[in-house]
Amino acid sequence: MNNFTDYIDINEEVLDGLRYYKPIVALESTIISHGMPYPENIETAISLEKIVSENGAIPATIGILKGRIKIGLTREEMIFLASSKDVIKTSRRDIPYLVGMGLSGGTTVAATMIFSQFAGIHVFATGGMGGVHRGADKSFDISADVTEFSISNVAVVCAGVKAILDIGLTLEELETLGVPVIGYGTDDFPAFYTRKSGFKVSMRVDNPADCAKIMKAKWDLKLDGGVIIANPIPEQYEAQRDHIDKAITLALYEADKNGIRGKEVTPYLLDKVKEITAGESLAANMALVKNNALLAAKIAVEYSKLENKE
Ligand code: PSU
Ligand code: MN
Repeated sequence: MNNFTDYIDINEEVLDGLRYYKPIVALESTIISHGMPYPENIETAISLEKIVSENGAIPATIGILKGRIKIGLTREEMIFLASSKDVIKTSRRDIPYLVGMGLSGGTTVAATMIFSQFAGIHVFATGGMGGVHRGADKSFDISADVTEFSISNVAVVCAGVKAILDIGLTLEELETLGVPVIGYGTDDFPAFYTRKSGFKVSMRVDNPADCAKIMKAKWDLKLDGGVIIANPIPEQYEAQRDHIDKAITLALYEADKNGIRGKEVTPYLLDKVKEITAGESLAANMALVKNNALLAAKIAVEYSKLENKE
């Protein structure tokens, strides 16, 4: 009988980390292939790994290369995902197709959570997660990221969700699925480009050690599923709210006019917002992901202390 290890390559450093319960931080790759333009995407991906290493954890950027699931991409593989046009945005649904057909893909938050769980990595950093789209009552467009948070045992550090989504409905759905949403140093759920969305989080935590304690309690109690650690963008990088709001309104209008559907919706909206804000949103995006990688490394360090105590 075959099992999932037949499909996965884990790099040496990560393998060593897993063996000795060292702190490890997973990083996603749809943000490289579809979330940011070249060369900012590869520059950001490389600096995220550096930030994680400098803060005491092992980075593991995850993706699919020619059908092989890679936990810890090499620099060459990261460059390939950043620059090739044939890389497929891969969420839970798409994994069997890519693996079966030997194709390459950037993994979304959902797919990266799945592979982190396979490998035994508990902390993952990204920019923004997917959520319930505006108009979901008609389109039924709810990211598979949301459901994944009720399945895979991984804590994801993100800067909240973008206002391209319906933030209120996203939080309602996460509550239904039993997903803890922790506001890191904030009572207000962040809206990616801005520190506040106007929606409250149900719990606020002010240090990495407390995040680790909550994660451990959840999984010790066999309450399967992820934890969201919502980390607001640093003040100095916050985008101007009226610029972002205007860009989002225009982007949603164009997406609708052009009949954009399914998995194309999120990349389309991200790209339009970037175009309309003339790069203001990209600068904010790069800054907040780095801030998330830093916090994720600190949480991974604290979580590994708890694991090593057992
Ligand atoms: N939101 C962002 N940047 C991103 C994404 C979302 O601000 O790069 C990517 C992530 O990989 C996320 C995916 O998991 O889009 C969600 O896509 P969808 O809505 O199609 O599930
Ligand atoms: Mn969708």
